[in-house]
Amino acid sequence: AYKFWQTQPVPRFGEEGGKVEEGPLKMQKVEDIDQEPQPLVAGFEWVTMDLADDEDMKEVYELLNGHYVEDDEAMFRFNYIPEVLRWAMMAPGWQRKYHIGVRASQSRKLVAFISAVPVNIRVRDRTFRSSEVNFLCVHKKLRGKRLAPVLIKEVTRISNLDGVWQGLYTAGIVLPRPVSTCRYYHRALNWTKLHACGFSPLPNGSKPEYQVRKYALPEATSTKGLREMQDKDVGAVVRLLTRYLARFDMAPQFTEEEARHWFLPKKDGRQVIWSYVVEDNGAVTDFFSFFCVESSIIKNNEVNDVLRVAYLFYYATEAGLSEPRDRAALKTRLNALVNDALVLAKKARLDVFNALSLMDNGLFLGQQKFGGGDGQLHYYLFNYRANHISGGVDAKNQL
Ligand code: YNC
Ligand code: MG
Repeated sequence: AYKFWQTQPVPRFGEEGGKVEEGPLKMQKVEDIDQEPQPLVAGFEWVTMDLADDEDMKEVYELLNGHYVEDDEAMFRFNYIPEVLRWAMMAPGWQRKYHIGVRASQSRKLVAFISAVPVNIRVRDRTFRSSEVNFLCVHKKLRGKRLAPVLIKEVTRISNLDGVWQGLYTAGIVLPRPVSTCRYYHRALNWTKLHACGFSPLPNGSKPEYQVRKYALPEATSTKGLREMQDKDVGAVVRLLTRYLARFDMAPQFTEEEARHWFLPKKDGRQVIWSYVVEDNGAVTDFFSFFCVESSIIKNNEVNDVLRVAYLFYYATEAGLSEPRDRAALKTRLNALVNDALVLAKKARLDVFNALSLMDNGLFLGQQKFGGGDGQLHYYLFNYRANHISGGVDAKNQL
């Protein structure tokens, strides 16, 4: 098992029971890295995609739309629209050479893809630059032919030539070896639609109108001073978020430029990211954000509709930073903020709100009527040995 992964600098299962010294697993020098990619099997060639070009973007979009991640029952498949792909893959520090494709030489068809953006990641008290790898995808007709390891080695090679030796990635499948594991939680916004497409079953003994009532939300938000985040808030948001994220064992470190990219709502094209702050006497005391990724409804879809899915993104609140720590105050505040996030997501006509069992989410998931889903999300570090990070599914004290 794990014929490829056992050759890579990742921790193995069964190693290391106790606490280990954290840090890189393998040290290399840029001059020892291959200048050329591994050759592909005959009939295929490497390309870099130009996501600023509409034609190339359309090809990446269509590959992912047809072949990217599905749920276990193949009911839904992610539909990353170009606006989301630009947001995710053209973040500060992006370079075209990290948008790696494979084409069939004859037909010129794009048949596989992998990408990375740089991220500074802190694990406990050490921060390092890494490649955040995403959108690994192989056309359904080319599955099981060991193309994925070739793509992974290529994004590793490109990173290494830039002096980046660590990687960060998530996957629904188990690989050697997760640094943390989270569960997905879902909160219905439009229960009727979720039920019609098979996402939300009708619980035994319930009736549709009970479910609709259960998930009803107020028309307006309730937090005083809540407003959409603006460019002028970027500095304050970064300072607040940095202090808040210091509570957790693993987190990205945002520059102002990165925060502007990841959080500021853009109104040209379809909206991807929604961010709000609470301003109190000129100070930003709270912040939350969510983004939208559509899922195509593969089954039960007479009307050719998509699910518009909100994902809770980063948040921060002064309520979590008071000394002494006041968990009850944090819980109250987070529930108010997340309830407002639900109201705003519903206003934006999103159908369901997802969150993971991480950060302080255990303080509001139950009260805000999120239900545990089937999906898990495993977090991985490449070429970095780290002790397991709880706060995910194993944080029983929170959930
Ligand atoms: C996966 N998701 O275990 P072993 S997530 C990593 N992440 O290797 P083949 C994966 N490895 O077990 P197929 C993986 N899925 O023999 C499979 N693998 O050691 C491993 N699905 O390769 C697998 N997108 O080509 C096995 O498999 C080997 O043809 C088998 O292709 C796999 O983006 C895949 O779920 C996933 O498109 C491309 O099934 C294909 O099946 C597909 O025979 C639907 O591959 C879409 C999908 C994955 C979403 C994601 C994150 C990817 C992270 C990759 C690892 C990055 C490492 C860090 C590099 C930078 C380092 C620096 C510096
Ligand atoms: Mg393959």
